[in-house]
Amino acid sequence: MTKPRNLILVLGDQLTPTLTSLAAGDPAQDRVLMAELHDETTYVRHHKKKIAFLFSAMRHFAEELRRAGWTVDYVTLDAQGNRGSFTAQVAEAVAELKPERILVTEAGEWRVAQMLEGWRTTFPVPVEILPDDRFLCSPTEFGAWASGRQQLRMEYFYRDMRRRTRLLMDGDQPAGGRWNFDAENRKPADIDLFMPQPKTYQPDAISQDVLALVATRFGNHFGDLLPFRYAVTRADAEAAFDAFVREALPNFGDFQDAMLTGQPFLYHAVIAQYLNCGLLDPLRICRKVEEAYRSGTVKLNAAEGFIRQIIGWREYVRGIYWLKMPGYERSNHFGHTRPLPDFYWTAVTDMACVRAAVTQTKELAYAHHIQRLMVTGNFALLAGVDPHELHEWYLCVYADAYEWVELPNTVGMSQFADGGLLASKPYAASGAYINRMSDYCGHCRYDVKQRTGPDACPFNALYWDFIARHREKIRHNPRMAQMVRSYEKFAPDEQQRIAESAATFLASL
Ligand code: FAD
Ligand code: DLZ
Ligand code: SF4
Repeated sequence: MTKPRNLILVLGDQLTPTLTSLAAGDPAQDRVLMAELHDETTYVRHHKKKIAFLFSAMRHFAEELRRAGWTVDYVTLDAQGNRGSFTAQVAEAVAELKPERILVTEAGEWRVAQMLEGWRTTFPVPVEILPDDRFLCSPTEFGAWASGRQQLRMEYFYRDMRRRTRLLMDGDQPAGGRWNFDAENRKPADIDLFMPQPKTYQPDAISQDVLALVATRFGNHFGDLLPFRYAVTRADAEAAFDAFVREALPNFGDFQDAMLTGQPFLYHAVIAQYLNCGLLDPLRICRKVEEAYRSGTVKLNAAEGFIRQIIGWREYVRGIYWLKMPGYERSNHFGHTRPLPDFYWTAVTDMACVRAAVTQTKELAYAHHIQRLMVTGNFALLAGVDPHELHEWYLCVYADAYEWVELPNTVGMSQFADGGLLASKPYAASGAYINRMSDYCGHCRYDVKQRTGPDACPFNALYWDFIARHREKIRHNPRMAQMVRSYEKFAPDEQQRIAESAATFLASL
């Protein structure tokens, strides 16, 4: 029987040679289509570095496929035949090539998934949408796990994933006798002259072309394009990961929550941009980490902490995304409506912690988890920023941002806008937390020890004002009840000073 001739569309975050759509095709007779598209670069106006990274990685992947024998139609952004959107580009290819089928692996994001579904009725050929087996838990499996549970908690999901993947298991027991070593991972860090740095790369000729294109076409997008030091091939991304395992992973657990001035990466892996576009494989990197633990080069709290982020948090937020979309993106439990302050774009603020997080975001398209959660996220929560506006900011500014992972982290974890579906308590904290976990406060014009007044750390009054404003919504949360009681014990004039300090600061934004 002759096989149908396929048009295989490979999306920008599907840069994996074992992708299901490619596995279902035949290099000898099928055509692969990849395209740099106006619509995908501007549905939020992505950081320049993110666009450059993805375009360069896409162009390198097209070369990788050609070397493997595929015929690839790669449409650059400035090509004459560029039609600007997935739908228009595929329509043109269908008209020209007359394939018997369109093959595509399911999209990572609801907006694009809807588009692909729509093609079933608009294109004159069958559209086969294949599962994305680069994730360890499919949306259907997650739905089955979630159904009938009163509460969804990452910890229980994670244990199932450990059993399923057999990672860090000794028989049917977790290695070391405990599932989770997070309690050991909360140390503040000190400046260390030998602090490891992520492996960097000089742009090759392909990247140079992309950088010139992005400078011309996206000059008015947020962020610095240069210097550009990302890996853009699978081999280089793997080498960057191996360097992390050797140099930073041993301290990953201990200092996972730490922040330090002038140290944007600390002991983090800086690999989410590689994982999320398909250059790295989640299970493969977890196995490498387990190997490092088994061979004695890293401690269990580091290996377990890392593996939990990948097979736990990363898979869990994706499950929540597909369970709750559409609609999840408009969650707003606290009814917050404040516009996003300008300093999220300019970094012009006296708050040293926020300035550091936004400045490095602008320069690197990167901030680590605690900066995202406890500095920019925490500030937005306390100030009552509209969660949807904040979501669009996070989606735009980080090189690793795709809606399936960014949205639950922003709306669920950081803003508690889903009312506690994803997180067990709002990640709201005063300046004391930031002071404990960082050295920012020592360089700040505000005084972290003062609660109110013009020189007080703004996080302090805003924190108590947040508790006061939302106490009816949070007093029944066992992890927040104590804070509500503490607020209610403040003398009325202190409560008054808190409200006034918070209002004065917010009015100045
Ligand atoms: P490491 O700290 O070295 O962790 C290793 C890996 O674990 C990461 O690369 C990532 O793949 C995974 N991981 C860790 N935490 C999470 C998490 N909470 N959810 C999912 N995966 C996780 N991550 C993204 O990949 N894309 C996003 O758009 C994104 N947006 C976020 C927005 C907010 C408000 C918050 C609080 C977190 C967000 N995260 C996002 C999660 C996390 O901050 C990043 O994955 C991490 O900072 C990436 O840096 P790293 O590779 O150095 O991670
Ligand atoms: C994020 C992104 C960007 C910036 N540009 C492109 C592009 O030009 N072409 C492409 O195929 N994909 C791009 N992407 C990734 C898509 O937006 C991604 O496939 C969807 O977010 C679905 O996960
Ligand atoms: Fe941030 Fe407050 Fe510390 Fe300044 S004093 S760095 S605003 S936490």
